[in-house]
Amino acid sequence: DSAPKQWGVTPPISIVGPTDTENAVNQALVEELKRQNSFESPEESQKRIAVLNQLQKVTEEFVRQVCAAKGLPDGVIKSSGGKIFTFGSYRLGVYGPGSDIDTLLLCPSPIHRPDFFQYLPPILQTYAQVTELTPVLDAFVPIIKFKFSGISIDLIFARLNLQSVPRDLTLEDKNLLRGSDEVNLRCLNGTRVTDEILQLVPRVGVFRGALRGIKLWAQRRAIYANVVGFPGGVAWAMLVARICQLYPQAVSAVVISKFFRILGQWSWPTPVLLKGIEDGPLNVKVWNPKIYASDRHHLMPIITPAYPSMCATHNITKSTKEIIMREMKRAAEIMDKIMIGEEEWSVLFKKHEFFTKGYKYYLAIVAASKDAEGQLLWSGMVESKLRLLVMNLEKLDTIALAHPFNKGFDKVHYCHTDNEAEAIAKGGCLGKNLEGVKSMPADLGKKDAAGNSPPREGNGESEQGPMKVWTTTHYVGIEVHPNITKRLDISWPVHEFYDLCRNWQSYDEDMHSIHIDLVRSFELPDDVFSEGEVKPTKTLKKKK
Ligand code: 3AT
Ligand code: MN
Ligand code: MN
Repeated sequence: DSAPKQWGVTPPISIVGPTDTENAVNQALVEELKRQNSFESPEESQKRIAVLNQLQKVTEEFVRQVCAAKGLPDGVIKSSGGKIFTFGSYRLGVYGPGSDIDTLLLCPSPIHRPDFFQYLPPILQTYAQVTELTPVLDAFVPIIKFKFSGISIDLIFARLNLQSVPRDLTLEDKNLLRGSDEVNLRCLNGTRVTDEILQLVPRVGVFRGALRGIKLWAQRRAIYANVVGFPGGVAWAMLVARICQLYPQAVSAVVISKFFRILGQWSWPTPVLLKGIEDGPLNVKVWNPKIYASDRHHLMPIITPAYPSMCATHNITKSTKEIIMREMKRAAEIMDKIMIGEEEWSVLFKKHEFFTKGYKYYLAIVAASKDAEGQLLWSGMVESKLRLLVMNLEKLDTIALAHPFNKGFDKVHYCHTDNEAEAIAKGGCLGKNLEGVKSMPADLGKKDAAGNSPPREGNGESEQGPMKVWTTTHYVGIEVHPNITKRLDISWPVHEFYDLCRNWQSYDEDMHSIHIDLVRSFELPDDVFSEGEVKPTKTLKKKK
């Protein structure tokens, strides 16, 4: 019979095409995304393609060099190949002006990971276009970061058990994973997942438009950040993909409105799947709550389609789930109005009010160290533990919700004395009176969600004080239980968190410090507010 094609694990909800009104609302979405700087210019995109072509050449040169160094015969060297793949926002087609290109360098079996770190950087150095070359060997995903013609590249490595990697090879076949160790598997996973997502949506253009809208919304509402307990790029992409499957003929605007309706009422922890979970040839864990207790704890499971399937939202906690669901509810109500022309798209994309109208109490988590490189690692480690602090706060009967803000604030402070330095590390950067100390935003080499770096640290340190202290401050908004009678006592989760952080293998008490302050909204430092935002004041009357 002529049943419509089924995308995903259930039949579609509707196969009706867009109405004129829906088309108009969709056009308005595209206009708004343009206004919000979501798209890059065609010239810039051409530049990315040229850079990727260069990287393909670099890859082939690298493979040849390593094969030659290993004394392989000329014939083998000639046919070894090597290929680059992309993943992340570039591969999904939802990248913006500041986005990096996440790239996988795929090699045949003679080439191993140490070769990548030994031979590739010198080859890259021969290109004048390459700057800021930074190999990171001991990361969860070992990576070489650099810029090529000003475009940030995150380059990772994988090898296959094949004599040659031809240009037309794809990574679909899960048998290609045979013989992979854990790290290799992880490096292959990004490309395999993005490629599958794109194959599992009915219309890629519609998917991309809708995902751009959802990403912008999630970033503006500060609920985009895998590390601290919100969905990251891949999870948001899978959610949008699932809605596309359910409405195969819809335009992006309709997908977005259905997104909030359907996922706002989803019966979590029912998982969101893009296809049935596959078995495979490896002895590796595949997400399965029937077998694994840890998988049963996932509150909003969103499962990657490529074997071996994993949960992309492992980090979501009770509080972050609640915040995501509140945001979905707000968005669903606004979307209903947008769809009938009673509201503008810009209302959906309005900035969060975490600091201005969010909470009466905040935890300020200050990670400090005495040098910039050390601070990048230390604050990254502290950030990765934040969700455990949140989970312990959730256990207190006085706390209804612990809301982690999705990014930290980096600063550098110029101090004259040890006392000043210590005061800063103990939360003195929260606006307390430290007259001799000059403080400013710092760039630790991270980028914000929009891909922008804060201004680089100025020079002239001699006039500003001889000693530098770097701080990264994270904030957790605290919603106290409405019928609380007890005093708010957070000493247990705070001390657990200190212990956890100080257990870090590279922790050095002369270099690093961790400090948590409970601050009231009107005590928040000025730097968390952007222009036009009004800091809460103490004299606010009690609200009914
Ligand atoms: P941008 O447009 O680049 O801001 P994106 O979605 O491409 O958005 P990233 O470049 O940060 O975001 O990440 C791309 C992918 O790389 C997403 C994830 O599969 C992987 N990834 C990123 N950070 C990590 C990490 N710390 N550990 C493991 N995988 C990561
Ligand atoms: Mn990226
Ligand atoms: Mn990246």
